[in-house]
Amino acid sequence: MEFTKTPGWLDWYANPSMPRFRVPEGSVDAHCHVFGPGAVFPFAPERKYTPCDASAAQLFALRDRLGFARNVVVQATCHGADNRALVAACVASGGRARGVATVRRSVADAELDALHAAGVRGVRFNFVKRLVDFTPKDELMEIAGRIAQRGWHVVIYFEAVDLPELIDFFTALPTTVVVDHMGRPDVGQPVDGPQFELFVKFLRDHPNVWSKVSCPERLSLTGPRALDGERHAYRDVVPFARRLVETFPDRVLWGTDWPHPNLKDHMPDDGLLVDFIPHIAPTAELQRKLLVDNPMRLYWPEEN
Ligand code: 0GY
Repeated sequence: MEFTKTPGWLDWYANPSMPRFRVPEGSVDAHCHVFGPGAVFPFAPERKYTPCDASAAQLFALRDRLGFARNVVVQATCHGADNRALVAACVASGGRARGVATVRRSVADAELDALHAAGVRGVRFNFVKRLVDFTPKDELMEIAGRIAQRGWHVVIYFEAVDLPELIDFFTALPTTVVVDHMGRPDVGQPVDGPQFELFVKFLRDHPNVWSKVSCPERLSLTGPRALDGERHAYRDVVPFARRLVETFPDRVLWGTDWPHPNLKDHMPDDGLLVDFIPHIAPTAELQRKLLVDNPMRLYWPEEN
């Protein structure tokens, strides 16, 4: 099937620079996606955007170039609850990728079994209104109860302004809960202002809640400018991510977010994104927890 990209779509960066920061051996890119290819794995009719293709082979090439060992592939909304592209990527990785799927209430136990066999270890609940239509909370809670029995976790994606109304639902989830992109704070507000304090309190009060300290390129107001030739982009996001890494060193994950859906003003250089890591995790121990120990504990517990 032929698909036409959403007008203004930015394609992923074909030749990212080599990062200066060398990630520790065994590092996991714990948030990335595959898109299609649309001719093989069609995009879902209910999607809100149509991306460029971004195949598993292209993802694995990026993994190798940046020095990562493994990936966690998160189901993108353009594929709805059709997890075939995700499953194919996990299978093709030879055990070096795990998956986070999207499922509906109607999903059969046998399908959950098949997803588990392929490497899926979580489901994603998305509350970002431009990406998905509303799913009733009782449906999500029912799914959470079923996947909890398998030892899976829930990944949640929402905007910071929506946390106050969603927090009761989140704290009632019976699994480990992983928040995408720090709950998308407004980094124009102070790192110790009320909005981010609520997010920090959410993690402090609930030891089952983790956060991805990813996507500075989505959150930054200052942008990718590297000052004085230094490879230090997205500086305004650093205090937010660093606060989480230093306060909750055992509950943070990092990912590239390749192929970076829905960016409007620029496409990040994935090499620069890797060079962001030592600014938010300044010691070797914090880097190892962020990139190796934490994702391994969550996604490959059998290897710990
Ligand atoms: C991300 C962010 C976005 C998109 C999706 O599944 C998706 O379509 O997650 C976004 O547009 O903010 O994490 O990839």
